[in-house]
Amino acid sequence: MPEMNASIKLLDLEPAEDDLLGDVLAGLAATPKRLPSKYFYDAVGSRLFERICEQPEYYLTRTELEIMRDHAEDMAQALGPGVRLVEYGSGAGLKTRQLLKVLQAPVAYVPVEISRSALLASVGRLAEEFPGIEMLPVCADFTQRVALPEPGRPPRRTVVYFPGSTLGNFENAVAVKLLAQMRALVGSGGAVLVGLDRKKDPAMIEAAYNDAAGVTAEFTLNLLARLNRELDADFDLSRFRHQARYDAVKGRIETHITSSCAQSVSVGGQRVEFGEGEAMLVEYSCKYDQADVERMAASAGLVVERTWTDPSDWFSVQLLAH
Ligand code: AVJ
Repeated sequence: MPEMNASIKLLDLEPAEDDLLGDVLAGLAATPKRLPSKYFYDAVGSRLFERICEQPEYYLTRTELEIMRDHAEDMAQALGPGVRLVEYGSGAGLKTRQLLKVLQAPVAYVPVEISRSALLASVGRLAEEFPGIEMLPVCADFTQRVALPEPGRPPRRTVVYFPGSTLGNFENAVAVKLLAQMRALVGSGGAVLVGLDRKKDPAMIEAAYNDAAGVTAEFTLNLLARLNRELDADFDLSRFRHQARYDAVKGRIETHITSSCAQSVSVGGQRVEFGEGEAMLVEYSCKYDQADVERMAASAGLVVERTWTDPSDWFSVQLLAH
């Protein structure tokens, strides 16, 4: 019903446009070379990520969903009534629905998303499904300062929902900084509900990022395809390979794109040289045992109030209170 969407007011904080060329040239000039993982998610990459979630080896999404199915009511109870639920990312997903279905008299749902089109599309769908919940979308970059819109009824508590182990894509110091920003945003009495992947058998983690069907490899290499499309680069995708390894000491998957031979590539009018076997870092996916979660929360001034996991403890959803 489009007339419903027309009534949704958008708070536009006018996030700075991505500087793809600048970020890519800076990353390629660094030693070792690196590219930001946020650039995986163009239209092609977003579709490939959805296919990753269907691969048998990629346990993360289905396990988190299972936790939400089994424990959303308990989470809603722990959060209490009158919550203003802020979600980082567009969140039209099943996990968000599980939560919105069971929250007790929520005051508002506030998705914070950098892409205006993704934000309006997802909040429009949710508005139809949850006509009783005030929808207050905010167009903003959640890594920068975010201001929250005031709902019609005063919230009893503000809670940031950050599912998907997306926090794990940030290095520890940056993840702590993000959590501290969330703490400031929710204020005293507020909380953060965050999905975090667990440390476990390295072989199982590595398999999740090296699926047999090769979808993750395609997802990773799509980053180079995107640079060819948008920056007029000339990466030959057959001369680069996806490489994802679990560093058990650091507790994280490190994904690289590795050059199979010595070669020279043109990117945005600049020549970039690659040695044979040279690796570019493109993503971290950090994994956490409970002590890691407690340490990270404490560094951000938060305390772990509740933890929900699946029966095998492969994934966790953590309630961190201010
Ligand atoms: C959705 C960002 C958490 O790190 O597991 C999946 C992204 N990268 N396979 C993750 C991803 C390769 C995913 N996150």
